[in-house]
Amino acid sequence: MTTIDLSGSWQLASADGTHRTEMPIPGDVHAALKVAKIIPDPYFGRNENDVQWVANTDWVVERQFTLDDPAGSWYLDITYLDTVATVFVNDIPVLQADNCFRRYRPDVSKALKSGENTIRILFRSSIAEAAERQARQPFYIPYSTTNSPIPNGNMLRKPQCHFGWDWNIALAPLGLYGEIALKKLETARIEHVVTSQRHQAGEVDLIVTVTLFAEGQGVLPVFFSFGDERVRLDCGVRAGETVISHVFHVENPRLWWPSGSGEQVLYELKVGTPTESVTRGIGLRTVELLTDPDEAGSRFAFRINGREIFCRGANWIPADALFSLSSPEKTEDLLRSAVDANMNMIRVWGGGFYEQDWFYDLCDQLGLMVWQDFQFACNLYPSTPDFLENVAAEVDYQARRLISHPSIVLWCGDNELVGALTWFPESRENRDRYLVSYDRLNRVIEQALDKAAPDAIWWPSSPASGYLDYGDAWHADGSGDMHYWSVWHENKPFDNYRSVKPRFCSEFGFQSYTSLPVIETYAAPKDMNIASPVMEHHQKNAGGNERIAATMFRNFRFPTDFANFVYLSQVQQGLAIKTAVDFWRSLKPHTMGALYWQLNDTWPVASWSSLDYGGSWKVLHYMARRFFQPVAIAAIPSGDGREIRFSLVNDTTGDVTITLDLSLLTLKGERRPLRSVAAVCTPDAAVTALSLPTTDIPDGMILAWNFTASNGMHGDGHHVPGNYKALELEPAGLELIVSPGGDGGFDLDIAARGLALFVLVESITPGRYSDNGFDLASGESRSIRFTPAAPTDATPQFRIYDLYSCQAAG
Ligand code: BMA
Repeated sequence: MTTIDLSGSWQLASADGTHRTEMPIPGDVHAALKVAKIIPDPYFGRNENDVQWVANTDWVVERQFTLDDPAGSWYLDITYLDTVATVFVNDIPVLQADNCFRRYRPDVSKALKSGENTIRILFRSSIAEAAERQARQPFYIPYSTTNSPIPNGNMLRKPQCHFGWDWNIALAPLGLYGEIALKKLETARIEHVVTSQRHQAGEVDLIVTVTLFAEGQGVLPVFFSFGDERVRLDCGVRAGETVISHVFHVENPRLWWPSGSGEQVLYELKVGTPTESVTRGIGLRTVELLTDPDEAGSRFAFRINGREIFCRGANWIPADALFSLSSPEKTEDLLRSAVDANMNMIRVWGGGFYEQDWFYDLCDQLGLMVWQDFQFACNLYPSTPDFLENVAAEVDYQARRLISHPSIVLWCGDNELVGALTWFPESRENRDRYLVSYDRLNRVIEQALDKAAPDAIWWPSSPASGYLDYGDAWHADGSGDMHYWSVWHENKPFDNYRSVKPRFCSEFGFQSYTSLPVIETYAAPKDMNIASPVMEHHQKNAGGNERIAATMFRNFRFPTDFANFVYLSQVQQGLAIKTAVDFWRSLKPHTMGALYWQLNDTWPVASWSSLDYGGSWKVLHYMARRFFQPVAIAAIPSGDGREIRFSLVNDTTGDVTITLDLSLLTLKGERRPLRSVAAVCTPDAAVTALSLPTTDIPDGMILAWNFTASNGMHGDGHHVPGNYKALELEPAGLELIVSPGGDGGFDLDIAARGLALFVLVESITPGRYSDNGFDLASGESRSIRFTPAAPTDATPQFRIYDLYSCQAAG
């Protein structure tokens, strides 16, 4: 195909000409201004306040390109244009865009000339445009002011978290994050390649449907290849769209499985014309969402290739608040961290993006199932015909673009729009109006999805108790998916997680501070206090710091200093989420999924994430690897506090036998063997390995255990009867010996002379530890490996934390 790639360096200017610099495209305006030193780093200190003018301004980007022969039919191919923008070619307007989630392919033939051409994009301020659109609504459409300090984001089809969120910086960024190219239409172009699968015993039909777009009549060969098979179809086209399809028959298919359940086999599908080709990695698999009624209500379980799979994972938010600061490598690192922590699902949450193709390719390769929200979150939305038409086009494009990815197992209408009906005075006073308006939007999404991808599994909203159910899925646990926020947002104790039995908990979270090395990137030494204005600025959930602190004082003694406050907040976060996951996994198959809020951060901030901005693991992420292990042991206290139930969960396909060794730990760190038991768990089940009366744990001691399973998995943990702050802990006597290992890594040997709980090693040098956040008894040691993110000659400096030293008296 004759293509002129227009990515690269463009000239950026404010519409009034005051500011001028270069801007790479794909890229965003804020990052370009930062590089040019026109604005300070928005992530540092409280600079967010000083850069607000950027989003209140209209911006222009422009570049030149040369075209020798403009004859024929030419179009621009544009994706991720953010958002309200007019594109001019040689001063002739060729596109008026207003949806970041659509692909635009305007015909520009008449605007081109031979020789030098100029393309210009005028970005309208989202803030100004959104205010005008709100004023034009037939009635006011409320948006979440607690999440979004920048108003009226609900008017625009762009990531909703761009207007601020309870973890995001509010910048209302603008730019172009995808492709921009000039392409010549020769006979026909490929508009969409959509696949569907029909599985029968031992065979699969893969139906490939190709939509071609032509300006006029013609004939062109279309090549299909799948595995070893190649086919050529000579295809007649007419003006507009022509649809052709071909069916590949696969005998003895090798199936695609989620991570931990089998291989991620991907067959290569190619569809080509003489001028272009489209490649897709096809995973052959079946997906069902089971919602059968039962005694508790109705199930919510995924069945992949006939096997019910417990979904272990977290919620994904955009990789960065500013596109230019993200990269495929950084995102891959985050997704790999998810899999490395034994996750098999992420939820692409509805306040961000439909991610780029390579993102889902990675999920396919890694075996990370994707719960894909349509991009609507926590607001109410217009239901005017123009808005709905825009949404229908968006859904059509996104569904056709993404449906072939085996990783995507669910398409969900939105995030929390049903709950949002109760958040605003307008919708409380006139629920009928706003509910009908909601249903109009939701139905357009459902119908457009069904038309584009009839096999897609649809779920109306997250959370939802069921189809056409507009009840309170934050508290009702009998049916559907649940967002359980009572511990964080309603200030309940961690035990409260055991008061509900969700069928599938798609959100629950607890905040911590981002790790000290990350705080040091945005705060000066004088700001290292959780009540400093800078630290408060990097906390976007009103009352968040108070919640962290208040919870800490319920559970722990006051930390010695700021660094230990940060550390202890992460231990606390890990314990909260572990309490929930341990219990809900033990309820399998009643509960069939636990996706905590949230995997990653968009900038350096206190949040619910388990990965720091930059990708380092917080304590929670190390804990998640243990509590999400396919074979895991959890100690679950009974409601009356009389016994500890050891739950054994097995998410694998084989029987496992485990040996569980219980011991008592004195506060001096002496380990006294208590009991050993063997237990068996059948595939895909949860059983009770042992129940221990709490009277077996003498005062002043804690219960510890470790286990090994017949499949090689192993783990350990402890249980404190009562409260950590009541423990009269004694010095842990930790010693750390660092030696350079092979492969650029470092071996860390950690030994304890007393009881060391939640031992954490940290360094200013970014990197990954083979283990962290573990316990040691007196005389015990553990060797771990530190792998720096980037090669380093110098031995990094390490700091070591443990529970005793973080809260010592004095
Ligand atoms: C949820 C999410 C987000 C939010 C989070 C924490 O319910 O859907 O809107 O960031 O809670 O409050």
